[in-house]
Amino acid sequence: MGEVQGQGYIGQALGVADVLAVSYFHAMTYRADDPEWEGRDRFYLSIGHYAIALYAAMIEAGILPEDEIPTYGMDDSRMPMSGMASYTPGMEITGGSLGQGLGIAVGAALGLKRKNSDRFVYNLLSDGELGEGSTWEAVMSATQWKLDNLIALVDFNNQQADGPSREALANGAEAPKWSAFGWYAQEVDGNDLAALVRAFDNAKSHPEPVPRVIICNTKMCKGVPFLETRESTHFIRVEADEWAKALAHLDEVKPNA
Ligand SMILES: Cc1ncc(C[n+]2csc(CCOP(=O)(O)OP(=O)(O)O)c2C)c(N)n1
Ligand SMILES: [Mg+2]
Repeated sequence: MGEVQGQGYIGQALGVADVLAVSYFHAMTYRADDPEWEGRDRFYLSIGHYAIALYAAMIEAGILPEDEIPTYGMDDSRMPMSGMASYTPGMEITGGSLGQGLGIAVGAALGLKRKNSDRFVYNLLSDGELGEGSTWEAVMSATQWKLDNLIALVDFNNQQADGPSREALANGAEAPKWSAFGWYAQEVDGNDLAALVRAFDNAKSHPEPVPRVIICNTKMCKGVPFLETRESTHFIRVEADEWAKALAHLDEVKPNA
């Protein structure tokens, strides 16, 4: 997909791929042929710029058709570069204005509770969004409403548009911060599939009536060594020959290839 445009939020997509894999292929309940099925778990992508990553997961899941990949990012495509609910089946919210997703997820989780639904609402947010006051308002209200059906997934890639998140966000210590607000908080290596599976299972089965968060420490550009070492990875250009090199490397290291 990224190759269609030659550039984009490729580093985020590679970094968060494991979190999405566990979300869509281990944790969540949904019907690929009916993305609006009332009995589904909701997945809210705050970070519209991560859309390419979610499209890839939804294509794997059969929610989106693979043959639309060549339209990625083009006018009239159902897969625009930033995630938009009105364009794309399975894209539950329009993200991009950072700091809004968790608040929307709080409202949806509350609504599902009032309908006596036992479904979960997931919100994938970024470490950049932890610098938004609106995120922490949502954190507090989720505790107030005892939203044990809300699971926040923080992609902590230690990167924002113009530098490392840990330099902007009072020295990390993310899980204790969320715990202090009353959440059940776990912090894991977000590129370790087994650790993620355990964390999702714990989040779903935790017995207390509190919201849940998994801080996923991920690596930008994970899996493609010559991209991992780039200095600035928020929005990257990848040259034609580099796509081929990257794909060949990923194929080579793929488990059970
Ligand atoms: C409210 C708001 N402020 C600023 C932006 C511009 N912006 C787009 S992406 C981004 C970086 C935010 O950090 P993060 O999502 O952690 O970046 P990444 O890890 O993808 O580099 C910013 C500031 C925005 N989209 N919305
Ligand atoms: Mg980030």
